[in-house]
Amino acid sequence: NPSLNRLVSIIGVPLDLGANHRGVDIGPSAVRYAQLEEHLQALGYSIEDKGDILPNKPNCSYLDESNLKYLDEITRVNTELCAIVAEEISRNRFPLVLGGDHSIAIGTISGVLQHKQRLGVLWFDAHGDINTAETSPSGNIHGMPVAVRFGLGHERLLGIGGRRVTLNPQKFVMIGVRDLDPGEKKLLKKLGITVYTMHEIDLFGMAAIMEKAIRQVSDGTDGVHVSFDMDAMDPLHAPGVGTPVLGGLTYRESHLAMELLAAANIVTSAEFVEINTVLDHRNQTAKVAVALIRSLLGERTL
Ligand code: 5AB
Ligand code: MN
Ligand code: MN
Ligand code: MN
Repeated sequence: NPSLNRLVSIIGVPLDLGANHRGVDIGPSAVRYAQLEEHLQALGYSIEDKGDILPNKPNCSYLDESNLKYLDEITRVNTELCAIVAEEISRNRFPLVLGGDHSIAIGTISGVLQHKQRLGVLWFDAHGDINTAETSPSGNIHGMPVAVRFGLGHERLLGIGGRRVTLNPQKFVMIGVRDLDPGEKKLLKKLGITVYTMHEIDLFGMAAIMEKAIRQVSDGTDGVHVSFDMDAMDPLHAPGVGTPVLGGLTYRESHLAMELLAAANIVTSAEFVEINTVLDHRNQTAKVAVALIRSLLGERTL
C-alpha cells in the first residue's frame, strides 16, 4: 500500500517488572534476532532502530502496601517511552514498540496521545488488562494499562504524559479475550467497551469481527494504535508468554486480522508485547511476532 508511512522507528523496552515471570525482558532482542529489520527493509520500509530503554533492576523490596509491584521503575521507564514515542511521531515516523511486559502500553499510548487526541485502539489480548490496585489479584502492573489509560489507577501512573491523557471508551476495541477477573468484568461493562471474546470470533469469524472493529476505531479518529499481546494467540502458536490461556487465536486468524488492518490503511502506531524468551521454544514466539508485524505493514503472499 503506497500510502502507508514508510518510515518506521523501532523502540525496544526490555521491561519485565510488570509481569509475573522474568523473561519478557529479552523480548526486544529476540524479535530483532528474528530479523525484523531485514524483513521490513525488504518490504520497502526505511528503519531507524532507536535501541532499548533500559530498566534498572531494583533489588527486592517491591511489595509495598499499594499492590503495585515495582511502581517506581515502571513509572520511570514509561515516562521515557512516552517521550520517545511522541518524538518519533513528531518526526513523522511510525513508532513500532517491542516489549517487554504490557505495562509499557501506558507509555506508548500516552506518547501517541500527545499528537492524536482522538485515538482509536485495537487491543489484542487473552486478558482485559483493566485491573486497578484495588481489583488486581496479583499486583502486577501489566494487568492494569487499560484502566490507567481510562484514567483509573495510581496517581503516578496517571501522571505519565504530563497531563491527563485519556482514551475514549467508544473508540477502544478488545479482541481475543478469554480470561477476565471479576473486577475487570464490572469495569468493562460500566465503561461500555466493545469486547470481542473468543466466543464471538468462533461464532462470526475473524473477517466479520475485524470489519466491525476497524469501522469502530477508525470512524472519527485521527489515528489507530494496535496493542498486540502475544498471549492473544493460542499457546500452540505462541508458547513464549508468561500468562498463557488455552483457546486463543490461531496463526491464520491473527494474520488475517493484521492483513485486514493493512488493507484498511488505518494504523499509525503499534506495539508487540509479552514475548517471554525463557518460556519460548527456539524463538518461535518472536518469529511469529515478526510475521504478524510484516502482515500488519502490508506484506502479501502474491
Ligand atoms: B497481560 C491477571 N488478570 O491482573 C492479573 O499479559 C493477568 O498483559 C494479567 O495481559 C495479564 O494479574 C496481563 C490475572
Ligand atoms: Mn495477556
Ligand atoms: Mn496484556
Ligand atoms: Mn501475559
